[in-house]
Amino acid sequence: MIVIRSPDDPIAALATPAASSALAVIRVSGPGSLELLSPLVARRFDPAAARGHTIHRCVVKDGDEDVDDVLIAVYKSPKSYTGEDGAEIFCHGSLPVIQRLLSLLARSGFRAAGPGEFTQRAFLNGRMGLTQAEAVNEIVRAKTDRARGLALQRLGGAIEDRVQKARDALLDLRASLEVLIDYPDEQTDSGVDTEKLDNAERIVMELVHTYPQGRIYQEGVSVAIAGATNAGKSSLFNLLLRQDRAIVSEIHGTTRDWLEGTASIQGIPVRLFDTAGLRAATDALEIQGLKKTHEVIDSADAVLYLVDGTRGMDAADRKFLDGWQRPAPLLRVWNKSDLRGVLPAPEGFLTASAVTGTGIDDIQRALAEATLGGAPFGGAEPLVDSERQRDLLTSALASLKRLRASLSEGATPDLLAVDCAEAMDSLEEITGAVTNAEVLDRMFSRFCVGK
Ligand SMILES: Nc1nc2c(ncn2[C@@H]2O[C@H](COP(=O)(O)OP(=O)(O)O)[C@@H](O)[C@H]2O)c(=O)[nH]1
Ligand SMILES: [Mg+2]
Repeated sequence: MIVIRSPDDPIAALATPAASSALAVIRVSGPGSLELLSPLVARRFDPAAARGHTIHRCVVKDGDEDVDDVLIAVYKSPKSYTGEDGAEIFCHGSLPVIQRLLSLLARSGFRAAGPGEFTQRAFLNGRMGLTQAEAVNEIVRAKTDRARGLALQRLGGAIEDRVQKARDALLDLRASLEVLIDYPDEQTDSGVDTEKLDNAERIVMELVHTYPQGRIYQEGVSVAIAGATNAGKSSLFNLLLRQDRAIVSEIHGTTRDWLEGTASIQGIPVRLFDTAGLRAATDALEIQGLKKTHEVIDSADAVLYLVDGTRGMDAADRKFLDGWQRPAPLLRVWNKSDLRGVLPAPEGFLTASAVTGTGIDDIQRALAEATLGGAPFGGAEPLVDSERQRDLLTSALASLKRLRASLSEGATPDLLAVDCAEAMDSLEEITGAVTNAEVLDRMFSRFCVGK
């Protein structure tokens, strides 16, 4: 479906989930939106005449009938989220109230807003840069506290600032190239300021390198817990989930299927899978479960392989561990370290007890490092989470590399200026100084409706 967006017609959308709750918020925006609200509220209050940033209690009316007793927050252009006149209606959060209000707004001349349309308008009206607009969606979708913090940092403009710095360095560089183009006679050996190029390249390179981690904090990873029956997989699963989800029992083969749960591990959203114990099964049900288990293990981003440390490794454990071919990290855990009969852990194993919790922090840290592909970046650095930004950073970097190569080959200033301009274009596209309507529509269509 092609959505044609006129940038300034009055729009309305529910900004909270369409489910019964204490309150719901309906948002409207666009020139004339306050005038459209005026006939819908009881006389004493006229939204069109109200001052911006004021809240009013009133009854919304559909003809003579009262619909709901609400609060309306009035915003006036340009001091609003979208930069337009608009309002937020705080109503009671029942579906009949929400549906009645939305249909009333539709009949009154509001168009139902598309996904991300409020934020798209905020960007088009200069209320925020493009990396901040993307961060709005990222903070809404954050699954862990760490992901929230990272998105908030981007919302505050951390990426925008860095990209701007790189772009400014290139602007200076380009200005000096222009001088060389215009006044070739004044050319000196130190005509091109390579320090500016170094600066820009360093900033862009650092940002590109944060992307894999940024992605993982936002999107998360899947982790399968594998091992022989009775190794303690279900116990570890419950411990990491901090809830009693899986049945724990000394009876071998208790977990016949696989279970899934979500946990935050060192701030990474993790989809955790408990699986059936790997053993030679005889009954049909267990064989089915084992087939599933292998599928889960084969598609996991990382695997925790548990061995009961009081029993030690058997041939099946060795076969699994030695036969591991996938690029996904495999962590070995020597479990039941709390028991007296525990054997010394072989090289490369983390020792832990899924009953007392000893060693669990080490498992979580090791898992985070393995999935992040290294130590987590420090808190001060913004992490890129947008594929769009990553692609543009990569192409800026390619232009800068070409520029550096041309420079060392002694290319003429006009050729150097072309690479410099290309790198600047990519950086300006990141912040939204240069935009493309199709890219914008695609980007905002991934937002929630009402945001
Ligand atoms: N003492 C001790 N017992 C454990 C530990 N982990 C699991 N168990 C016990 O070992 C048995 C099998 O555990 P379970 O989690 O069901 O293993 P699974 O078959 O691999 O899922 C249960 O009786 C658990 O209480 C541990 O670290 N220490
Ligand atoms: Mg189990």
